Amino acid sequence: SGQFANGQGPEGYNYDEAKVGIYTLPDLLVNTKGKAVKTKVDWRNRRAELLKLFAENVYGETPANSVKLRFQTTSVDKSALNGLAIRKQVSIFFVDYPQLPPIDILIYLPKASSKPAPVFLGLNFCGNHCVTTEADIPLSARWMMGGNNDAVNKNKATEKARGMQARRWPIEMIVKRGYALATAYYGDIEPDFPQGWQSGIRSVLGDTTKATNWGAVGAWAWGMSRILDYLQTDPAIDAKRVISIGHSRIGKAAIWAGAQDERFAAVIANESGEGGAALARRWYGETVERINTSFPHWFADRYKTFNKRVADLPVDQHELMALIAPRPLYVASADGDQWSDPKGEFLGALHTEPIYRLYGKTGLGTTTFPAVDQPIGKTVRYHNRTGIHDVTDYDWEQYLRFADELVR
Ligand code: GTR
Repeated sequence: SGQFANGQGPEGYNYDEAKVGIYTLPDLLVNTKGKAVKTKVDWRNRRAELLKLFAENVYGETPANSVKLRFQTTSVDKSALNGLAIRKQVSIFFVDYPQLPPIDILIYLPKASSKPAPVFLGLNFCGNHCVTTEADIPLSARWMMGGNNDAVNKNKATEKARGMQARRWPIEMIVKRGYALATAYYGDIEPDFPQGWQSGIRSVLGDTTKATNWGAVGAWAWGMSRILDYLQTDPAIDAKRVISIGHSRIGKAAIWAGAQDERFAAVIANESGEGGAALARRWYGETVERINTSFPHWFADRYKTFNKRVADLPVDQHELMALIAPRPLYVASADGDQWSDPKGEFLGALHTEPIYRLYGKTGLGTTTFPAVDQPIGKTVRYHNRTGIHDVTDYDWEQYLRFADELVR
């Protein structure tokens, strides 16, 4: 959501590689009792330990409560996108919490394919009406970010918001390649401001008195799993091939969702930055302190206790992405988005390698930071695109190739 025009972020932060300094990452292959991880069984135990550490120290604990859902299909258009797609809208209602708004899912299915379709599942920033120029999507009535402008007035979307981020969602390209797209507004799960939790799922689940209570990123990740619950019931969807995808703050949620919920077949993190793919210990671009200050509602309160002592965090972000292994993982950066720390995202992806190897796979398979626009890797892939903090056709072309080769 490019709030910094130059893509570099605010002043006073480090953008000088020479100043990053020396840091020591926690060892993925040594558990908290000091024992080495040698086998897949050792790793499954270490994995459970890491999940817990990320919950307790970074994202907060996702409530284990099973929540009763009701799925209601509100519209089906058999000839969407000029006949290329079947478009469905499905709402997820929370049976025991009628005060919560439903999650409204927008789905495009490739009309040409007779088999259940693999699907990209990603939350959107501005309501389903903003991912497509198709006019008959109801305008989301939920709280929207932004001051008063043409597209948002008093935190409500206006007609001008239609299609506003369609460029980031090349739906035709996706369905032509045989994939479905499922998306929902992230604010359906929790509106993105410090008090937003009061009208979202965190108002009924979790424990606000605990420093380990979940944050908004955790809630968005949870919401992605609930959408996956629906997708598993839809015969048009290949539920074994659901790819968790997200950009920026939603990219952080996409990784956390894929880490916790192994039903996701793969994860794609587009410029997820701090609290996403980028190593926390690297002093470059956004910092733990800054993110916890600008966005106090995103993470567990305990994460804030590491603001001035990042080296004491019991985990770092390579360990989060290792939780995706052996499933395919794509980490993408943009060269004009130094705030997200492209090199730190690359290194986060790189340091997952031992776990992919444990499964007989090659992760990134290289330790060399690539030139811009040079996608690299095997089961773990990476690119650093030319341009600003954004999602472009270039990014999607790589994601579709990745999905063709590794998820299909
Ligand atoms: C920035 C934030 C980043 C990233 C970004 C976005 O303000 O510092 O961590 O989440 O917003 O979501 O676009």
